[in-house]
Amino acid sequence: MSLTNFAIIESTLREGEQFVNAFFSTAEKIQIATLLDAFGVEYLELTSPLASPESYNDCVTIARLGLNAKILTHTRCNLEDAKKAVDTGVAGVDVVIGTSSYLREFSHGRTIDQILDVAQEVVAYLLSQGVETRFSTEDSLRSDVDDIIRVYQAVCELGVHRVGIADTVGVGTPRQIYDLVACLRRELTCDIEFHGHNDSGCAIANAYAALEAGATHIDTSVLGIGERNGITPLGGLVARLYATDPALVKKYHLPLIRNLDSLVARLVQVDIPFNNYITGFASFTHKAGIHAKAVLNNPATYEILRPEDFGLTRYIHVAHRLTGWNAVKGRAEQLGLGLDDQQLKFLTNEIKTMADHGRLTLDDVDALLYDAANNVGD
Ligand code: HCA
Ligand code: CU
Repeated sequence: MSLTNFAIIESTLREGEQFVNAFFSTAEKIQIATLLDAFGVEYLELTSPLASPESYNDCVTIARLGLNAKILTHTRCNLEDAKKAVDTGVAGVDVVIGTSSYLREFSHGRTIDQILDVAQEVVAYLLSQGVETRFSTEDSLRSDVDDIIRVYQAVCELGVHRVGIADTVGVGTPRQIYDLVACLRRELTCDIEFHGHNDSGCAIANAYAALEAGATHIDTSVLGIGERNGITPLGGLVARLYATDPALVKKYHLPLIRNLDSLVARLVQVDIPFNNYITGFASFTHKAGIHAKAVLNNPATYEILRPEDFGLTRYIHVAHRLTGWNAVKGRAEQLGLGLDDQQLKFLTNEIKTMADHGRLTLDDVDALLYDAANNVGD
């Protein structure tokens, strides 16, 4: 398995630009690229230079920024596109062609033999230009495995750096992805990339399964933005890997996830979902009294992610009827109020009774605690 040795191909500036709300100016692309580079992703994938004149210029500009991350662009698998991609000065080119019967019939109309020919032609050209080369099949999960292995073997023999599988429609399950990657791992000597859409909620689990089976590169985007509901989110993949072992992601600057999620959410005009991995507003909030008590004693009881490792803090919610006196005590201590256990237990019952009659705020609880503290000795 390659959990301990993998690279992220960050595609916010390619797949992410295909999100319905995305429009990134050149300055915004530079801002995103620079922040992703500071976070430490190994690759940045940019929109095809064929897409528009500005897309071409943006490839040139970002390739010249001198970032640590390798700059890739992404094109269809034909010689004309590949040449234009090389002209931009990027370090690598990701080419893709549809191999499922759906795409062969309704998109480009080519047979597998024709795909084989064009794949070899384009890969040979790119390698001759000295750029890192990836060949991928779109809709790999609904393609015939023997077909794709035949094409991958041909480009591997030419020396392609990576082949990619793409779950373009988000149909794959972790077990399917594991089996497919494991099969390719046995057949091929080159690196293997996984690109997974999230239509049925498996994008993170599928990326993880791909790594377990020997994939070496995973595509992500910030907040998972992309076509339809997007792909594997960067923060979610990092959370998944960290939950297995924080050492797996120690090469990245984790506190920047919050900056990345906030920046991209603002630029594409969405809120960060409340239940987002790491950065959702509820991600490190504890509520029920039993949870709060244990977390106050030892956060590991109910936290697999340590908020401080991501530059964040936990929050114990006290103003509700599920609260417990340990949580109320914790709040009193935060406020510097010296209330004894008996008082705190009494106040906890007061809070519960008040909360039975309507929504409480933290201010309501604080007022009660201050009142009790001020009345001491009266
Ligand atoms: C696309 C399709 C793609 C390509 C993935 C890849 C997909 O071009 O928009 O290059 O590996 O999901 O199949 O994003
Ligand atoms: Cu995609």
